[in-house]
This record gives sequence, C-alpha cells and structure tokens, in this order.
Amino acid sequence: MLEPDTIVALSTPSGESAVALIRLSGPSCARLSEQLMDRSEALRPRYAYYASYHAIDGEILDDCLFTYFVAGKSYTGDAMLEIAPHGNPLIVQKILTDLLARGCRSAQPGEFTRQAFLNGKLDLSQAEAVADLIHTRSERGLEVARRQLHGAVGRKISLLTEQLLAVQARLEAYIDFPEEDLPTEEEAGPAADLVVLIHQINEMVETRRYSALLHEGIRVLIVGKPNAGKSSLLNALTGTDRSIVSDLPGTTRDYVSDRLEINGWCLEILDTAGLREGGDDIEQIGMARTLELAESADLFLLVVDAAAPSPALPEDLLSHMRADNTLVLENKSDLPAAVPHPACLPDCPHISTSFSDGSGLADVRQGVGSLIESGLSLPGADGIVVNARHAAALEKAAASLETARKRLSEGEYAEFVAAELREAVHSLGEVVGKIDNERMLDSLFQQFCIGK
Ligand SMILES: Nc1nc2c(ncn2[C@@H]2O[C@H](COP(=O)(O)OP(=O)(O)OP(=O)(O)O)[C@@H](O)[C@H]2O)c(=O)[nH]1
Ligand SMILES: [Mg+2]
Repeated sequence: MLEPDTIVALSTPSGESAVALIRLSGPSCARLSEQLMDRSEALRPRYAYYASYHAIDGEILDDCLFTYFVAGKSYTGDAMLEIAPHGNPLIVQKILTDLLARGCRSAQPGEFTRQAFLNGKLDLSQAEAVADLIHTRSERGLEVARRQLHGAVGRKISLLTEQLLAVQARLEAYIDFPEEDLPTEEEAGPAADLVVLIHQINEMVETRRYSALLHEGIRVLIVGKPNAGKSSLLNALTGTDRSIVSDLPGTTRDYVSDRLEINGWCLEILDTAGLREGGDDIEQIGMARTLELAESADLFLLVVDAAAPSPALPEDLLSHMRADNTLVLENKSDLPAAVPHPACLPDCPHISTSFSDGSGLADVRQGVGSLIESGLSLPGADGIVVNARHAAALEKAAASLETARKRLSEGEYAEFVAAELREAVHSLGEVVGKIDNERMLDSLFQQFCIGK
C-alpha cells in the first residue's frame, strides 16, 4: 500500500480535448512512474517520456507523456508526476480510478498550491495570485496577478517590515536603559519614520478597490428616460441582441447585463429600466432597481434622446453622477429634430451618437476608457493591488503603528511603543502568510479549482 499522502487530480477541464493533464504530488511518484510505465529504471527528472500506461490489472489504458519532478524542484515542492493522456473523459476516468486503486488520494481544491505554500515555494500572496491568474477575465487583471505571482506584494511587505524593524531597533536601545528618557531629537526620528510607514501602508490599503474592479469588472450603468436608446447602446457595444429594443417606452423592465472589454479592462455593462413618472407596478419595481444599482456603479452612461427635451432625472440618481464617472450620450443625432443638450449635466463630457447608424460608438468606447484611466485613479507605478484579506492585515498594522506613534508623542515608556511595533510586524507578516490559522488557510484554498 502507498503512503496516504500522494494526491492526484485532473488539472485540465473535464471534457474532450487533444490531451488532458493528470497531476500527482507526494512521496510515491517515483515508484508509481516506474510501475505505470512498466520499467525498472528511475525516470530522469523533468524529461518527457512517451509510454503506455499499465493499469494495476495489466490493461494498457492509453499511450501518454510522463514527466517526473524530483522533490524540491517541482510546483508543490514534493515529488510530482504529470501524466498527459489523450483528452477522452473515459480514458481520464480509467486512469484516475487506477491511481486511486493504487492508494493515491483525490486532491482537495487548491491542494497542490497549498502544498507549495506549506513547502515555502510560494508566499501566501503568490498562492492567491495563482487563483487570480486563472479566474481573472481582463488583461489588466492578468498583469496584476502576474506581478503578484512574481512576488511584488511580498517584496513590498519585506521592505516595510525592514523599515519597521529599523525603527524598533532604535527604540529598543532605550529599553535597556529605562532610566534614560528618549531625547527629544531622537523622539522626532522614530515618530517621523512611523508617519511615513503609516502613509505607505494606507496607500497599499487604498488599492483594495482595484481588486474588485480587476477581477469582477468595472460596473457601468446605462441610465436615461424610456425610449432614449439604452438597450440599443448595450447591443451596439457588445455586438449582440442581448437586450430587447422596441419603440414602446418602458420596454426594459428588469436590468440586463453583459460583459465587454475596453482598453484591457473588464466591464460589466447594465442596461436598466427607463426612468419616468408613472408606469405600471412592474415598471416601478424596475425603476427602483435602477436606483439601487446606482449605489454600486463605477461609471454611468446617461442616454438622452437629442430630439426630445432634456430629461429630468431623480435626485437619488443624480447624486451619484459626476464629471469623473459619467458620460452624457446625446443619441438619435440622425433625426432632423435633434439638437445639442449642453445644459444636461453640463460638467460631464457629452458625445453625440446614433445607435441606428453606429456613429459616435468609437467615441463612447474612448470616453469610457478615459474615465477609467483618469476617474478611477489607477494603482501607482509599483502596480500592486491588494485584496480584502491583505487590506485587513494592513489596516491592523497601520492601527498598531498609529497607537505606537501616539504613545511616543505622549512620552510613554519605549517598551509600550515597541510592543505595538511588534504587533505591526506580525500583522504585516499575515499578508504573506506567517499565519497559524488552519481555518483561514482552508477557506482561502477552497476558492481554488481542483487540480491547482
Ligand atoms: N432614429 C433613431 N432611433 C433610435 C436610435 N437609437 C435607438 N432608436 C430607437 O429608439 C427606440 C427605443 O430604443 P431602445 O433601445 O429600446 O430604448 P430604451 O432606452 O432601451 O427604452 P426603454 O427600454 O423603454 O427604457 C427603438 O425603436 C430604437 O430603434 C437612434 O440613434 N436613432
Ligand atoms: Mg430598453
């Protein structure tokens, strides 16, 4: 019987494909590779071997590529074996059944990456980046995930920790001589350093909102009066017939959403019920939903019928719309009665459009791109974007540093200040995974797919 901790999973999606990839990780990989290939010699690590797969009962299941990785030089840090059979779900199932019969255990979601983390191959922020790299749907999301996978967050945390330890070392010099008060000029040094550190940490925390924008998409709400052309805009931007268009005012009742990409950003675009006084009960519910959606929208596209008077919009909606998050689209410019509407949200950029002939659509895309680039003030040059878990740990660190700074200014004993600094070092460590909380790790790796 094998040791119980050699794990196995299909790492490619189930279904038909040219090839599939089955991964194993654990101490039995070397022995298994010889048995499966029916050979007596050990495999040379990191070399691909083309050979028949021999099941436990001697049946040949397929001809596969086998690659063996020695412990310490693999993704998980343990010995690994990768088997690439033809991508037929039946073959894959037979191989997995055979491996389980030989004593392997099915891997939990994210278990390969968890093992890599436990073996010190990745810090926790890098492990999270692996999940982001798989799930993110935008170019920008990929860029940020790649940077994080290469250790950008970990490096920044190391830098902050080093600076913090330097302040701590200076303070602890005084702990050895408690009878000596901190001289005033010395006091200014660590206090000023702490202010800089708090500022740097808060800047990192600020980038949390981009995590949602990158991975879930930027929420763009199309709003306006009934019949202005909102659904026509959604269809024109996405190149689909996703939303029903008709000349009956009040056609869209519930919101309709779709995804699109502009300048490498992933957008969730929502077409909403037109806003007007009156309408039947269902339309009223739809309008209430539009106002609810406005609370969480990142950008607004206000569609105005240029051949009709400027719309009067509810204050609940207007209060969310600003020059840096809203474009006014003066639509139906093809109609002879169309006139400019400069007085409608005069501070916001206006674009003349016709969704009937497609004119102005390129300007709309460009305008949305500009709002994203400027209005949403993107992460700084180091391109780090922290997630909610990182932000919570960083906020704890900043709070400890703030307390330390106060204690310092109130002339408290250096021990008390140093204790807060140690707390802060601990909180910073949580970002990269100096964590002794199994439950937290469980919930984090649960979000991974099986085989990763
Ligand atoms: N002439 C002209 N007609 C347009 C234009 N854009 C949309 N329409 C027409 O205007 C009518 C309403 O378009 P929709 O896209 O359904 O308008 P809406 O804003 O979604 O309307 P509701 O769902 O009722 O709120 C349809 O008959 C469209 O064909 C345009 O640029 N020019
Ligand atoms: Mg509509």
